[in-house]
Amino acid sequence: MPEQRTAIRTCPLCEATCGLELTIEGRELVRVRGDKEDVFSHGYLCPKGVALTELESDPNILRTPLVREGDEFREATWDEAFERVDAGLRPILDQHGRDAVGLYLGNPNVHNLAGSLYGRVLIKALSTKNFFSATSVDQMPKQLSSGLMFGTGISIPIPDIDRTDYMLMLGANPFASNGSLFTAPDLPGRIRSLRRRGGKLVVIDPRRTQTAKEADEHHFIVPGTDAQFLFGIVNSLFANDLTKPGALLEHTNGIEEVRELAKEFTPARVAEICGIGDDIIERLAREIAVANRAVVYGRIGTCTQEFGTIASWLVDVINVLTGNLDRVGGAMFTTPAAGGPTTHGKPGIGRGVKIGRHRSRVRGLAEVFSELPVACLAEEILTPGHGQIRGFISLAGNPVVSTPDSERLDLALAGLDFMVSVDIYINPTTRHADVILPAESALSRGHYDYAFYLLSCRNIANYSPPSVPLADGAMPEWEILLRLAAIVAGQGPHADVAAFDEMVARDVLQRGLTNPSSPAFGADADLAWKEVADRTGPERLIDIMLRTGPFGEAFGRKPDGLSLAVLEANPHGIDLGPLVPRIPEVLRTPTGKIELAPEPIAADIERLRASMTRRRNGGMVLVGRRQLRSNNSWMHTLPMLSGGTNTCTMHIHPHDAERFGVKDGELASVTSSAGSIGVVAEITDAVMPGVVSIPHGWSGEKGEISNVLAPADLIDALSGNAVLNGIPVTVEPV
Ligand SMILES: Nc1nc2c(c(=O)[nH]1)N[C@H]1C(S)=C(S)[C@@H](COP(=O)(O)OP(=O)(O)OC[C@H]3O[C@@H](n4cnc5c(=O)[nH]c(N)nc54)[C@H](O)[C@@H]3O)O[C@H]1N2
Ligand SMILES: Nc1nc2c(c(=O)[nH]1)N[C@H]1C(S)=C(S)[C@@H](COP(=O)(O)OP(=O)(O)OC[C@H]3O[C@@H](n4cnc5c(=O)[nH]c(N)nc54)[C@H](O)[C@@H]3O)O[C@H]1N2
Ligand code: SF4
Ligand SMILES: [Mo]
Repeated sequence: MPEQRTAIRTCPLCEATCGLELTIEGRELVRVRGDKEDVFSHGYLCPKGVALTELESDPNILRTPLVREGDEFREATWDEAFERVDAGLRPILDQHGRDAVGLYLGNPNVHNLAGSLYGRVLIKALSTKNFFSATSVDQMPKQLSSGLMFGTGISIPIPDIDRTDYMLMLGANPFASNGSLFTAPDLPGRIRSLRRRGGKLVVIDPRRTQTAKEADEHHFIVPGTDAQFLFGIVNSLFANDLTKPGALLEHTNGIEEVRELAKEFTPARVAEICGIGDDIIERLAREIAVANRAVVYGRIGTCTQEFGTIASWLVDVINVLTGNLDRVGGAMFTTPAAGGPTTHGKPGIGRGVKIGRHRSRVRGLAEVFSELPVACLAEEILTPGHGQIRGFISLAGNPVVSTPDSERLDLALAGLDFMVSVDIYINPTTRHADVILPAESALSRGHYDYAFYLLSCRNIANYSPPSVPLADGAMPEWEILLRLAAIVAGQGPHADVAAFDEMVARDVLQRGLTNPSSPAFGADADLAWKEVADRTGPERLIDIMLRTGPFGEAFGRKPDGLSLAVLEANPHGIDLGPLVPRIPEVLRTPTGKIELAPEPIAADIERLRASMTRRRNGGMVLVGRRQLRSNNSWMHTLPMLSGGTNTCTMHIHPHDAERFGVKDGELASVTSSAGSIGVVAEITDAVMPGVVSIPHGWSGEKGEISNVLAPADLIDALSGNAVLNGIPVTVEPV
């Protein structure tokens, strides 16, 4: 029997960043418990964290590069695999230009330092206009509204959950998801303590979710009408003289414009559209306004819908108008220890955000933060002409399952000249690849939640070293990404990774030392380099970012400040305290003010106005849902997570089931303008009449791909984000 040992690390599976205590025997992970000493999660963990043992030992996980041989894959050496990639991508780039190679980044990239820090090296090396990511089936509307209001795509206000008295939550179900754009381990516990201390939670969701059941109040909302509902609240705040931006007033432009824009959206008018009574809308407006500390929070249900950007914007409009933005117990900005867009450049002013600097070739959709809406990926592959995508790279993504019009994208990927995927499974997307490059086990890499400490409800810094050594024959994902970057940059399949990595690190250091917001601004570059030269890869980059970040040791200037060494000495993390007010310093708009009525959003209200006369006439719409023991399109196959309540069924209200003759436990057919799937019906009054709900992420034997039903032309016109909630469908028994 090999000896057992314990390793402490942060869970890489969701945004909650829980601390884990792993029991390891040799290389084998035998048990996972919550790390009670973790400064942020205090021992909390969910079933997915426990299932890491099964993930680690899953025989289906890829450990060796695969190359295509006809219709089959066969194992290959790393050298052969990279040579195949070079031979596949070079001719496309040489003959058809950079835009002929498309790139898609999936969700796990933000849970992994390789993806977060080296993904951008590959993006830059490729410089294709055809860059896509899971962002445009997720939070793009929130990033866009935040960018337009506060100056950067990551200037996203986070609920100060531990100190608030009142929370209005729309389109989120943290009892299943554990929170999103809102890093707060044990969010269920934090919500319960809000209520224990006398606070109130109100949930707005077309389904009576677990979160809704734990709330003081829940209201069904017609899918896709949050913008109208929230406008009703704004209207009511103005009409009843309840606006009190207080100290924000001198930092805010556009309050009067918002008053004008909100005028026609009276509670009485929007009530008919969203299905929530005007008396309730008026009361909620008053409650938020008079609460000592209140916060409005919207998540994926408010983003992946027709008016996603307007709804996301209105969430923060209410936070500003009621004086709750940037206030303790309200919606606050994180101060990220490793730095980020809100700690770069001159404090309090910036370039702001522009969109549409280029457009998609076929449909002319606008670029947002340099990416194109993934809803147009299939047509960019299928439509011939100059700039057509012929080669494709997918990094930790499964767009066939997670993005609109799955059948068409499946067809499109099948016709590519060449495709390479970096992934750990063969799945509906990577099965089309010519080469699959497997990432190493998450346990054999260092971990720092660079992305999620930008969105965290406390300021936290926590680094986990690798818990097990790299397996024989494995390659760290950051090296894989650098080798791909070298290939697309024309350096061939055998580039000198160490030299490339040094170049990347020197560049990150340079950015840190020339950042006027950094305590290390102007420090000597040669001396600074000596301090970090011994490290390599993501560890070196994070070390530089911590040292030059707002709490950094700034290369000797602040001896008590942070560096990677300090985090290595504190395996349970360092709590840098609750969020602190940051306005005006946090702003990066050209005016140095909060833009409460940004021009692109004000212009988009016309579209919302036009929708007000639409009537539904008894039609059905589809929404999604997440289950606690799920993780987007992967991990379904693990025994601990499948079965029980975690099944792919269609929730339908008893009235609708009767109306359409659909029987509980029997197959029903659901059809939209994009396609049709068969799914087992589950009759429940937890979903509102007129709405059916099918979880996303399923494929194969255990469930159907729900995005077969998502039409590629249904997008939030402003952000290009896919509409995945509120899709018109018909339902019938099979
Ligand atoms: N209808 C509907 N569709 C949705 C949603 C919805 O609510 N409803 N939600 C959307 C949202 S929020 C998201 S984020 C997207 C997710 O969409 P994607 O990011 O496209 O899909 P994931 O299921 O997260 O796929 C992750 C892939 O990464 C692989 N992977 C896991 N770990 C690693 C690793 O360490 N390295 C590498 N290289 N690969 C790894 C997995 O095998 C899997 O293939 O789906 C979106 N789609
Ligand atoms: N267990 C588990 N956890 C996860 C994931 C997972 O797949 N499984 N995925 C992770 C990812 S990538 C993300 S982005 C987060 C998402 O985190 P959350 O946003 O909390 O995700 P959901 O649980 O899908 O909750 C969305 C809710 O929006 C509701 N909804 C749908 N349409 C509308 C609408 O028009 N208006 C309103 N107000 N509500 C609507 C749905 O009924 C659903 O309850 O979860 C993360 N955590
Ligand atoms: S809540 Fe998220 S971070 Fe915490 S154990 Fe579960 S999957 Fe991991
Ligand atoms: Mo997501």
